[in-house]
Amino acid sequence: MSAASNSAPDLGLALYRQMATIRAFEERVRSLSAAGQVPGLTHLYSGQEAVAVGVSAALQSDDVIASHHRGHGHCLARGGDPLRLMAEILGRTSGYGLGRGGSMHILDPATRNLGTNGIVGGGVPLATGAALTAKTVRAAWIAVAFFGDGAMNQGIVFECMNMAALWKLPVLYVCENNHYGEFTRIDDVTAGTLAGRAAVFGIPVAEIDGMDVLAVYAAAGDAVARAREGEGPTLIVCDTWRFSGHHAGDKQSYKDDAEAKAWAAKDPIETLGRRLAAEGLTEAQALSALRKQIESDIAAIAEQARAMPEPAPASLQEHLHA
Ligand SMILES: Cc1ncc(C[n+]2csc(CCOP(=O)(O)OP(=O)(O)O)c2C)c(N)n1
Ligand SMILES: [Mg+2]
Repeated sequence: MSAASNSAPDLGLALYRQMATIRAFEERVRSLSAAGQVPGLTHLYSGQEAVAVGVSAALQSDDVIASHHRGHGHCLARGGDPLRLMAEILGRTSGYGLGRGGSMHILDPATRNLGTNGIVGGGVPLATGAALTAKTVRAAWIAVAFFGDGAMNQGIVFECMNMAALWKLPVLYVCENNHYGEFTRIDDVTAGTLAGRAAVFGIPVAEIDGMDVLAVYAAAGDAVARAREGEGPTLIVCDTWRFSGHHAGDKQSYKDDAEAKAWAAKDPIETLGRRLAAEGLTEAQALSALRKQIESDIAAIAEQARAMPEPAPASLQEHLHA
């Protein structure tokens, strides 16, 4: 029996809905970016939805997360407001950062999200610090750091893992191995293994199929239980793939077509949909109607965001720390 039918019967459908929402959101951002509507660079999460959604499903509402530069999916999976998120990406005053921060500076205290982050590995010390706070004040919540394979070669990540292991901090390190850092293959810049980086600190590692949301959910559940029981950090390495280039608009000429095709066949949303239908929990037709509905809702949200005002030029010097 799969986890979908093992757990609450609605779990599989809820996970499906969340992943489909993130995909629809990201594909809308892609088309807005292509139309020149998105200021600056934006990095899309399409393909990696199972990671944010599977981990988030294992969390409580007061748990804290820290995201990375490809972070819209984490914001939505934690219950962020798609309208405020879209407004921020489009630089509108109703956005999370009043339209001044954009895609890589989304901060949402209401969902305990320490933010998307333009510094590779930058969310790791934030989440580790939050876990130290939780331990110090004896709070029940735990912290999660999401980061890419590229971050696994950043010194700060090892410094954090070292202290988190020593102090048994309640933190999950979630590495989204999409096999590329910008335009460079992970193997070309990484000695040893990703798992080995945590193993040297005595941190247990789960290496899982990051395209399988139920596998992510199960691994995250185990790691969360360890953290809550005071047993310290876990590293989860999720094998995944970004369907987009590094940023929206990147043509990805550096990727092998056959490999990209093989990963496309592992689409996490399609995979879960087939499984739910096979288990009789829903029908393929119902899922395709649901996706159409979600896409139309997200399109309406994007139009609403586009109609919102941009910050007035005269407000340029407001909200500055000097
Ligand atoms: C400290 C730092 N170094 C370099 C960069 C430039 N940079 C932005 S994203 C990126 C690649 C990150 O790769 P990965 O962590 O695998 O995440 P992915 O983009 O694959 O999701 C790099 C090198 C940066 N933003 N911060
Ligand atoms: Mg990567």
